[in-house]
Amino acid sequence: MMTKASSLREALKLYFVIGSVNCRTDPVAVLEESLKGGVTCFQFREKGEGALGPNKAELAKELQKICKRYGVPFFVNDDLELMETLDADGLHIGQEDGDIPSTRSRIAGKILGVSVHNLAEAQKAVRIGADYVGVGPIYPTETKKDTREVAGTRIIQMFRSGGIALPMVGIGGIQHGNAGAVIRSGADGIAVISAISLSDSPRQAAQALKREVNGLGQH
Ligand code: TZP
Ligand code: MG
Repeated sequence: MMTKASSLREALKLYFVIGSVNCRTDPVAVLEESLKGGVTCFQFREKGEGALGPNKAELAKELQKICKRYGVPFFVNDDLELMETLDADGLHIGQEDGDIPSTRSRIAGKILGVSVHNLAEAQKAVRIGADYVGVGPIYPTETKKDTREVAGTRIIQMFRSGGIALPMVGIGGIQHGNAGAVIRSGADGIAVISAISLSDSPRQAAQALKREVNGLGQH
């Protein structure tokens, strides 16, 4: 199990998030292509208009199988039961997704990621023992309709200077060309949906993002 913060930081570098509604083609193929392009961890987030109901578990299982094949952690968004059923590597929850401390104790031994939007939420995530935090939207996004205000990369700098040392990813509107700035602001990684899922080539999109995250791309 990957629990050490250092290996988690590595795994968070290029974090791909999708559900069926985020893909124009078969999500299974999209995920596999993205992994070939260098995605380092994955979150199944079956949300929004047209999302699958209870039979989403079938798709989740398929996607988990591929992640296992590539040795990449598989996380579930906001569905503790599904996470437990699949024995996934972890769970990602938002501020509205139930009582965070009790979720933490229920999934001891698994990775817990928490979405945070201000320093108080980030400090609370640290206190309750979250393994990483996700912060956003960093840039404007079309993918999620009910987001908080666009925060800019400044929020990452503000968290770091405010003492938040936890593994951290930025999310929201991140794409080739603006990903490097997220890392240079202090994030360990970027979490993306559409930059990969809606690309004509998820593999090439992931490759380009990976280069940029590693400081080799556009600045
Ligand atoms: N949380 C904040 S923004 C966002 C989520 C899930 C959507 C990110 O999608 P995209 O396509 O990478 O902007
Ligand atoms: Mg949620």
